[in-house]
Amino acid sequence: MNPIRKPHPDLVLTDEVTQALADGAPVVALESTIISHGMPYPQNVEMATEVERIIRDGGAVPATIAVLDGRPRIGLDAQGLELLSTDADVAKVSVRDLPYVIARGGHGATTVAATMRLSALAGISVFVTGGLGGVHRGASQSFDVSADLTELSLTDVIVISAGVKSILDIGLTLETLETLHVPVVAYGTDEFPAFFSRHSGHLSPMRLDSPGEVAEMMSAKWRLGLSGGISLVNPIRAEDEIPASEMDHVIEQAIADMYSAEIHGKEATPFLLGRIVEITGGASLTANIALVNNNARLGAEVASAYAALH
Ligand code: PSU
Ligand code: MN
Repeated sequence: MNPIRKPHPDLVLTDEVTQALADGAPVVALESTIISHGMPYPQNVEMATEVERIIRDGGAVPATIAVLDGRPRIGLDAQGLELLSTDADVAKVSVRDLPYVIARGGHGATTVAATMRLSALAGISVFVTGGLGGVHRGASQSFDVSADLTELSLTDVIVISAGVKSILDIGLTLETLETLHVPVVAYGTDEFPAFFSRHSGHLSPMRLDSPGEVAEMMSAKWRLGLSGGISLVNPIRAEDEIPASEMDHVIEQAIADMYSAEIHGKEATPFLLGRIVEITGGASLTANIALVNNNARLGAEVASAYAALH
């Protein structure tokens, strides 16, 4: 399948992204919920700026995605990143929320799911983030399963993450991805990584070891019309990781606090992410930023390898 598609006319692209897509040059999409609802200020805007720089250094064009004043934006300037990082009126926007925020002219920070959909509408095939949403612990009672998984089953974009945090039920998340036809590929390891740590105790269903192999798999999937995404999971570097044994009690505390505060629905993930930063005194934030940067380096390589195939 030729990745050069015309962006949907309702999207607002930066000139740089428009040009790169027209040329078939590598473009990497980035989400914005991680900026507005995943990290505190000012580390959020610093992370968002740094990640774009890493993607440029890797020879690709970054496209941070959000909704500003009701317009879906593919690529943002420094002012847009600052607004997303500071404005309390930025809604967390998954796919179901897109029509609402657009019709009302609001600002929205897009989740993995909404960013995937807008990427695909723009013609971008590679998307870098920190962590995926998934099946929450206790989901048999709460039914809390992220729409990120639904979107991975529908939309032809590869999502590069550091796996999922154990705020989720990692085993149930992997089972659900299997049911949804979503290939889960660990990069350079046999094990599915657990975000802050390289180890989750769960094997990854698939493994690849080079950007070229990843690009071949993307082509193979979409040439056959096997629609839907790919979850490429890239373990945090050993020097940046926090061992799972250290994070376990932190996560249990954060989940207990969530129940006491009666937080649920779309507030659950942002609450847990914020509590983990508080409980670890910022150590989790340092690891989070390191793993996003690591994913950005890989994302630029994968986008370049995929562009070279066409
Ligand atoms: N996991 C993280 N950091 C994040 C998120 C998840 O470690 O910032 C964000 C992503 O935007 C993801 C969203 O798409 O949370 C999932 O939210 P929910 O669980 O409400 O679907
Ligand atoms: Mn949820």
